[in-house]
Amino acid sequence: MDLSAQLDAIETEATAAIAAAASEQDARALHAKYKSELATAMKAMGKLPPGERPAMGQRANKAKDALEKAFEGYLGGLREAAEAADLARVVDVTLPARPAPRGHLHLLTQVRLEAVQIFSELGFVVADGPQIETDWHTFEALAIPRDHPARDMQDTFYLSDEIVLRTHTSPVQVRTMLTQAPPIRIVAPGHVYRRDDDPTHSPMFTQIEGLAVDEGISFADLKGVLIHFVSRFFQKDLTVRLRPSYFPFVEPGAEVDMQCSFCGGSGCRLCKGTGWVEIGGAGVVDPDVFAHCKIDSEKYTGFAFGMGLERMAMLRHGVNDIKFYYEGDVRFLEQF
Ligand code: FA5
Repeated sequence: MDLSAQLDAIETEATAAIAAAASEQDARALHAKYKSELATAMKAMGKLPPGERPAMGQRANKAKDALEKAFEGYLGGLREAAEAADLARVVDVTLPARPAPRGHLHLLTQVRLEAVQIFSELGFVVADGPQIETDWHTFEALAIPRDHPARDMQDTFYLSDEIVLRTHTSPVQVRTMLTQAPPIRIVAPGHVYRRDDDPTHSPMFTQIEGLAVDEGISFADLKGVLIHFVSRFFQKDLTVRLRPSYFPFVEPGAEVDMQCSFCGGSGCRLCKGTGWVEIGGAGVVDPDVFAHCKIDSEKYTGFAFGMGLERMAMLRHGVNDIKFYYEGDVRFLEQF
């Protein structure tokens, strides 16, 4: 076959094959194949007599143009088909947008802020202290002797002989009294740590500490503050019972029980039929603690309390396992 017939054949075959290609990928493969066939055919041009070369060059360019046109035509067809499919799509512009889920404060944060608000209305200001605390601030200055059960390895996470994860917020009492002269009225909410683990006890939990030091402060002031707090927090007319108990840093000391918020005191499953639930400890500041903090116990008296915030939220919202607070399960969190 002479060169001209060969170019004719390539042109005819290439345009037909590309027009019939089943996919873009096939069309690209055919385009490459015929381009290379044309290139091979054109190499033979060098062997032609010089007089024939210009006409054959033109013929070759025509075949090349036809190949490119066929390929571009195929791609253009694909673009048009895609555009037509896009235009034919039915979009319902009236469909309401999916709402983006909105977060909110964790129940324990809400409860902490509410508790602080109630106490601040009574003149208490927020104080803070470290969660990694010295043994001295946590125990020694609070008159908790070396052999007290609270210092047991069972309860306390020791980081070293002298450094612990605080087991209660009471060391903030000490830190405050060491840096501020009376009158003092502080509340100290924060995380505390104990080796405890059951449905109502967690290794990390939150307490809120209260301390008032002034001339003439009495046990009656303590009771008044606690009753006010409980009835405000639960938004019910509930009272408080102070049950004699021992905490080395208060004398007299008491467990703080509140009237059961579920049954109002008549007895239910939550209060184990007693009508009362324990929410914390409290008492009148022991003169030993004042001595450690260089406060004159002849002139000043004070009261202190410490309550578990998880417990209070459990009572108010009927949460029956303390782990729910920390698991981060949205089905629980979004309820509050
Ligand atoms: C104390 O921690 C004392 N510091 C309270 C105090 C302060 C007494 C000032 C006197 C003066 P207690 O160990 O009882 O006391 O803890 C207080 C409250 O913390 C408990 O009533 C309970 O509500 C809560 N609590 C204790 N352990 C846990 C725990 N593992 N998980 C959740 N809450 C707890």
